[in-house]
Amino acid sequence: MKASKKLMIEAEPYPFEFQPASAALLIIDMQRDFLEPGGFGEMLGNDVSQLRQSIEPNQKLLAKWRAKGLQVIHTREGHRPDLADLPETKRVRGRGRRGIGDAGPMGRILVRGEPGHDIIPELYPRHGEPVIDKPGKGAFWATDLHGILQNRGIKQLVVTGVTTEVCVNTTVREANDRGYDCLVPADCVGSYFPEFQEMGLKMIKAQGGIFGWVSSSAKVLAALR
Ligand code: C5J
Repeated sequence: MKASKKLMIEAEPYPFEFQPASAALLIIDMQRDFLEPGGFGEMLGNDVSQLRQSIEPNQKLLAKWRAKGLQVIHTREGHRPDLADLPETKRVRGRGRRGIGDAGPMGRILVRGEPGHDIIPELYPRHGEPVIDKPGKGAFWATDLHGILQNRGIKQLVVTGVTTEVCVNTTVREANDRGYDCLVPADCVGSYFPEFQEMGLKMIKAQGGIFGWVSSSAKVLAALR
């Protein structure tokens, strides 16, 4: 793909001027504990099928993105095994019987290196694709993501992953404040709560695209064809 090539992606609130050579696919937190039956998300009473709908569209987009030789970055939410990076406020929030760092169905909950913290096999990172380990909801806070994007000349982000209203929205807002244009394919993001899925996407594209653009994987794929 030519470095200078500009493509239009049909999107809301208006078409997105896509520059593949300076764009990265940023896949947020597609981790076993959030998406797999028997994981932490399900243990909390969530319906993981709501998130799993996003796996296949992500696989198709990722396959095309890789085939075109474009840049891919993955994130994982989690903490150091000694929990030194876990704020007390986050540890106690929710008042659940089991929380971050405790033994969960897939190892210690949201701890780096544990099976549940890893990315689902369907979207497993390839050698050379950076994986950002983030202790917070946003992918920029307390990580080297901004530096990596700057070093690689990235100006646009196609943001996918889970969950729409939490880590996806927080990351899009952080990216927007740092000068990146973000496009979110609606079928590639997921929420345990259908109403938050809808509102999380509306918030991004409201007011003339206050945080970015919303489109679909089919429309991104059409532009890449
Ligand atoms: C993410 C969460 N990844 N919902 N985390 O959205 O706690």
